[in-house]
Amino acid sequence: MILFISDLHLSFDKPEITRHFVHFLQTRARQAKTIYILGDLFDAWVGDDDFTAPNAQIRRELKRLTDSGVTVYLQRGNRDFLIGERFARGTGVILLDDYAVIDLEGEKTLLTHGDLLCSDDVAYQTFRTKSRTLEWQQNVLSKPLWLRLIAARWYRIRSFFHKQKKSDYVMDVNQNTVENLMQKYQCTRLIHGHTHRPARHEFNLNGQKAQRFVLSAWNDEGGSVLCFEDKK
Ligand SMILES: [Mn+2]
Repeated sequence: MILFISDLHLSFDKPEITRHFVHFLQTRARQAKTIYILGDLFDAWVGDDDFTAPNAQIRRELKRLTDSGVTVYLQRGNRDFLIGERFARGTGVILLDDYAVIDLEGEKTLLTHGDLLCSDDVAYQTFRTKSRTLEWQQNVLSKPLWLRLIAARWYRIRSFFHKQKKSDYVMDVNQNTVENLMQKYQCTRLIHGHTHRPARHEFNLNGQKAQRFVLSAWNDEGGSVLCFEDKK
């Protein structure tokens, strides 16, 4: 079994989601061969030196899962893009680049968090480019942990109000961007999260059938998991 999840947005203020995720890691995840976490596992990530709740527990549970033999891949999202090598070493998860191509049931499949597909949100893409530079990240990570935690809290509040102002159209993926990327990576299937608009879109890509799976966000009631049977 190959499982895909994203957008859990784990945080101190949402203990129910943490509970659902820990339960998942201890039960269903154990039956899987591979798990892909496609970004925004955490609602904010201010650096691998942050072990405040629920981070320490999540790290411990991920480590137990990878130790049990399950392979876990992780893509960073727009909220937790500062996850780094120390986190990976401590949990045994394997970090993936922003775009990853895998063979899924014999079909080349492109994996990405999804924020890069929202190319109509120009303001966000400008911030994204800046915040992925070594200089920006070193500057942020050089600040004391308490300051980064306060800044993250403020950023989350600000982002909540920004989202209210942006139109639905701007917040969704751009179909041209989707098709260009799928052609570039020669994939007929795309799996992503980020938009919190779970769906399975089918369309035509240069005369071929193409699919785009959008994963759903987790909430207090639980989370959904996209599952593929491993035929090998
Ligand atoms: Mn996201």
